[in-house]
Amino acid sequence: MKKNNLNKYRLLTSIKFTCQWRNVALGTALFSCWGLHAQNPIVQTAYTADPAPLVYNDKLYLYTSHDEDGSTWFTMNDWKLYSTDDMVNWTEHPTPLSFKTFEWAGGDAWAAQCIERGGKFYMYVPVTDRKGETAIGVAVADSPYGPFYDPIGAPLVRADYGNIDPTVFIDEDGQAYLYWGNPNCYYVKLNKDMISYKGDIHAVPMKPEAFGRREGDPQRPTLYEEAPWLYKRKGVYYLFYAGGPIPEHLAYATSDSPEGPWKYGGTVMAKEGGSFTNHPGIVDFRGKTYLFYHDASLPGGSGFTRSVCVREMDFGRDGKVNPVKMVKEGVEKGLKPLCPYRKVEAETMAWSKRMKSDYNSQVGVFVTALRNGSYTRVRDVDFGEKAPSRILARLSTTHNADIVMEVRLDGLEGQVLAELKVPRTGGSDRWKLVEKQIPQVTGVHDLYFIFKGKAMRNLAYFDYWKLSH
Ligand code: FUB
Repeated sequence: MKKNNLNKYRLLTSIKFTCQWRNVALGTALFSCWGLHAQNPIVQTAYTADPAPLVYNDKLYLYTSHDEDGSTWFTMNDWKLYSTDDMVNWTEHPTPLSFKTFEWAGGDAWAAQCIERGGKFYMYVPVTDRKGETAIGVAVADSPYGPFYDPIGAPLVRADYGNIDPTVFIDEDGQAYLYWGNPNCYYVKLNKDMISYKGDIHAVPMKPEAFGRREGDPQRPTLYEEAPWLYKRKGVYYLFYAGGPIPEHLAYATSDSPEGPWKYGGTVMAKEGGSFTNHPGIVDFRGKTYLFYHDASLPGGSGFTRSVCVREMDFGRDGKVNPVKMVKEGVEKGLKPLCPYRKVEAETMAWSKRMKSDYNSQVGVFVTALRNGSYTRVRDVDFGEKAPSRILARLSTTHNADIVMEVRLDGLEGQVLAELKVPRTGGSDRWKLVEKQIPQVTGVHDLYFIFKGKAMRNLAYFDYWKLSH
């Protein structure tokens, strides 16, 4: 990054920093009614941002960036991965990629996107290199879960400055495009190998008719700020983006070509949610279109401890995007019930409170109940017409005191299905299976796993559960 541009970039981020504090109070007030039946944010066990959905083999994978707990800056070292097939229960998977995979990178695992081509998965990431300059890298894997590796050992592409927020799109004719950038928006055509590009880096003309007019800032004549996301529907190309000035809103432009010219379409999501950034990710899944975005609605949330949310979105007959409001309800109706007769990971959940996710090589991802009353909620569990007779769970704790996991139906005060005593194994690297008889229940229910006990912290660890006849 040239010196002037580096200063400009620093100015950009320092402005963001200042505005963040103005928004904390607003965010806290807006989300103080963080309720029992909330579905947003969809991840409560970590701070997540910059959602990038990918549909593959009838499953929705969601890659996110990851704000470290307690961050007061964009402290981001790795990316996270979640998946769903019902849009209400989400499963966390092991960390798919860290900036450390790129030997040339110094940090800043910011907004990324993953795409599949020919059975391989290509993840485009922005990182800061060891000299402190921004660049776009690419990592490849044979599965959406990784492991991802750096196939070129160097940045894939970089313009003069502001190389962040890559979005990738493959058109029906097979041509792939990579867009990125703040404050400019750049694009290149990718080669079929997806790890190199052809031709020049193009700067998208920053015209008010393309991105909307910004008043009072000759350096930035349009609303375009960052976070481009390319999407195609009924032959129309949509370029969604985060619009400024900050706090950001979401907006879009359309074109009849993936290379523009773009025509400003309007606002998709107003400035709200308590985070001074926002970031769109749009995807079609099982006949519906979803808009992923982020806000600051988790307890402790701010512009640097964000959380990913989702809402269904729709379009007018003329192709115009109907504006979407941030709501805590999120997706209210699941797409299908969940089968409890095979191992269900504890980190598969619709909601949780005071739970943290973690990983070790013994069991992979598991969750920790932090305090008395910590719980997870799993939605739409289909017991079927024949009632199961037993529940099995893999649990552990370090505490001597009596710690139980209550399993309740349809609410925190609902019918008790079972009370499982959590075995004292000595740590999250040692586990025991606990099994209990349960009363006769049929049909579809929400299940609550509630941890109770007197220990002050890290009450219990929970790996998976399963019902059987
Ligand atoms: O997450 C870091 C940065 O904040 C992203 O690159 C931007 O899109 C904004 O969300």
